[in-house]
Amino acid sequence: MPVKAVCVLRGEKIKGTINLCQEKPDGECCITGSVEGLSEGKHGFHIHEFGDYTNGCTSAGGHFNPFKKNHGGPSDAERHVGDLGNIEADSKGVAKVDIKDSLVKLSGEHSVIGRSIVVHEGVDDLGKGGHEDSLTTGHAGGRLGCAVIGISK
Ligand SMILES: [Cu+2]
Ligand SMILES: [Zn+2]
Repeated sequence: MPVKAVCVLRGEKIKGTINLCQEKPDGECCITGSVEGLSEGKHGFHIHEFGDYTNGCTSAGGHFNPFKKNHGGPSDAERHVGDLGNIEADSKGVAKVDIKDSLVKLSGEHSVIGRSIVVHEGVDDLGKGGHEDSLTTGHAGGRLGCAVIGISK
């Protein structure tokens, strides 16, 4: 059964709507939409563990990582389920999102429904930057916006 979800991002500076869909339980998840209000260039884009904003985006926790892996890029074998890499904003500050991912699921034990999408200030180095936090966060810096992934029609 196809599942659809939506994530409506509203940060201090950014806003965006991301739609997610999954046609089959073992199929890829589509993640599409756009984010505006960004500085030009790449910004880390992840699914974080919690849909909790008690203390703002910090409460969303770390990257969703049910298999206890190191941080990586979306095409790496060693990656968090939540590692979607970077989105890239153009000179108008708009980033188009068009991702197909085989680890992100909208159903089953490791569903991302109820978790968060977080957009970062900086670039995700995909675990290869050699910084202290490259293998946990991709050294992507502060959180510009976060929103829960909710079931949609
Ligand atoms: Cu993140
Ligand atoms: Zn990660």
